[in-house]
Formats: sequence, C-alpha cells, structure tokens
Amino acid sequence: SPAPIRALVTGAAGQIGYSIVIRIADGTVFGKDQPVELVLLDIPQCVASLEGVVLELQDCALPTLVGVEAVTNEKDAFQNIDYAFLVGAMPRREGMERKDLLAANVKIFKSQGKALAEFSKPTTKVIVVGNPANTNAFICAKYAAGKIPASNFSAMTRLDHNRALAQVALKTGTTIGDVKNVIIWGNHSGTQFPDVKHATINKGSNTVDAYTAINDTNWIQSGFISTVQKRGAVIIEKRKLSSAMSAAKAACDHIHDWHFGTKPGEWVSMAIPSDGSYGIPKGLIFSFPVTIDGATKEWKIVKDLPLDDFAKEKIQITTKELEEERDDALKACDE
Ligand code: NAX
Repeated sequence: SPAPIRALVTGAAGQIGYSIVIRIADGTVFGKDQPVELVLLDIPQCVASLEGVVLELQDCALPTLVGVEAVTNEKDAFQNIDYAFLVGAMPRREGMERKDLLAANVKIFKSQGKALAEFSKPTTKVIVVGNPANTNAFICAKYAAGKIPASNFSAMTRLDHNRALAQVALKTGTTIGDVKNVIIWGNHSGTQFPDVKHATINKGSNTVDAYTAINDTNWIQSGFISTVQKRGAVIIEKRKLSSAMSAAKAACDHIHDWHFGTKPGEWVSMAIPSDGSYGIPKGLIFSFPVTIDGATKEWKIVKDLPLDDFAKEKIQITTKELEEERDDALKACDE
C-alpha cells in the first residue's frame, strides 16, 4: 500500500474537530486504500478531551488509520505533515471587540505559519477553517513564506458553496447532483457574494443555465444571497451551537478535491491568494471559482467569467472588507 498521508487537525478537541477526524481517518478524504496518520492538536487545557477523541478513533477500528498522535505543542504537531486542517482559533467572547479577536488570531496563525516553515514540507497544503478564516490564512502564509509557497494556503468557503448548491436544488426541485458551478466570491463572512449566474442544472439529459431555470431575479439577488450569508447565524439560533457537521464535511470536500482534482467541467469555491484575476489585489486570500488538477494538485482560478454590474458591486464590497482585515492583521503582527 502507498506511504501514509500525515494529516494535522488543530482544535481537534472542538466540535468541528470531532466531526472531521472520522472522515479523514475512514478514507472519505484520501481514499479507502490510502493509509493515514492523524495528528491532533489542541491547547493543554483540552488534553483530556483530546485523549477521549483518540480512544474513540481506536474504537472505530479503521483499517486506513495507521497512527494517531494527540499533542499540545506546535513542534510535534507540524512535524512532516502533508495536510493541515487549521480549525482551532480564538472564539469570539461576549464583549470582545472585532479588533481584539483579530489580534488574538493573528498571534495564533503567525506562530503556526512559522511552525509550518520550520517543521513541515514545502508541499504541505493548508486549509484554514478557524475564523476570520481568509485573514488567518493570509497571516499563516506570510510567516511560512520562503519555505512553503503561498499557493499551498487556502481558507474554507466550501461550506458556503455547499449551502448555495443546496438552496438552488431546493428552489428548482432538483437534487444536489444536478446543480453545478455556483460560486462564492470573497470573504467567508457576511459580505461574501454567493453567485448563481454561471451555475447549471441537469434536467433529464439536458443541461440548462440555473439563472434561466430559476427565473426569479429577486430571489437570486436577494433571498438566495442573504440565506447563504446568514445560514451560520440561523444554525446557531436553532442549535445553540455553530455549524459543525456541515463545516467538517465541507473541509473534507475541500481537501478531497485538492488531493484528487475537480471533475471535468466543474469548479469549486476556495479562498486562495489572488493572482490579480477579476481585479482582486494580488495576494489577498479571496474566494474564487477554481479547478484543480489531481496529478499536480495545483488549483487554477476560472478566468474571464463575465460579471454584470450587480456582481461587480458585490465583489467590490467583500474585497474592501478583506483589504481592511488584512491591513488590521498586518498592524497586529507588529504589535
Ligand atoms: P470549538 O470552540 O468547538 O473548537 C475549537 C477548538 O480549538 C477548541 O478545542 C480550542 O481549545 C481549540 N484551540 C483554540 N486555540 C487553539 C490553538 N492555538 N491551537 C490549537 N487549538 C486551539 O469551535 P468549532 O465549532 O469547532 O469551530 C472552530 C472554528 O471554525 C471557529 O473559529 C469557527 O468560527 C470556525 N468556523 C468556520 C467556518 C468556515 O466556513 N470557514 C464554518 C464553521 C465554523 O464556524
């Protein structure tokens, strides 16, 4: 069998961690014939629950899981890993200012970026789930630069992408498998722009464009966008906990497609460093439609999609927010 893939999950004692590790360990992410070594990182205060997760993984009796390590320091966590799922982050506490939250997270992702550079491989690929995900990924990439290329860093907008697919399927009475090529542009935040203008729907043996099939511009430009943007808040209201099952599933979709490549004629949404496409400032970690070649594991931004004025305005709003976050984060780096 092939050499094991070594995957790190940070925040592994948390809610998303609990749902993510099983999918990595059971072959859902890297394949049923691919051995996996899992490294679980959390803070020292969480060591007992981290150990509990290790015991449960043992009890899952998974043939693909050939090793599990529970660690509480970065040196052991980042050693020789192939993939990093950076889920752990400082949660927003009541009364905490946005600025304080950003500063706390900059500290974590600066330190993890340095640890990636020191202990991981030039090929290590990173998904940041912990919020503010785009800006955390930006900082992490900055401090791993020189050793690991920025193109190996990404932030998760796949949950938003999946939410958009689900809304379009519900609206059109089709199934998820029939809906393709929605896009999440920009930040994983309330300013993200979920876009169906380029999506398609399979109807029997025909492929039709989703915009025409939906035939409801008001829904496309208003209800749809706000449902996707505010879905996280609705889940918290109902569950009294934030999305975990769906977030873990989305992170696994993201890394699965990075590892194996996207399907012909399909793209997915990933926040990755801009190359200047669509006028987005270079280096900003921005969610774009991307295709991935499974052989090289390199993503490419889908270029030259026509954008109307509505789309341009939405993209400008989320770009501005990301530039502000980036500038605040860079300031916090020096403090
Ligand atoms: P939990 O609070 O359940 O778990 C987070 C875990 O991270 C805790 O066990 C904590 O001890 C650990 N942690 C904190 N700092 C750490 C550090 N420096 N190193 C290692 N571990 C550390 O949160 P959970 O619900 O699992 O959410 C995790 C993160 O995902 C949050 O930042 C959340 O905002 C973010 N989300 C991002 C989403 C996305 O689409 N990008 C959607 C889901 C989720 O809200």
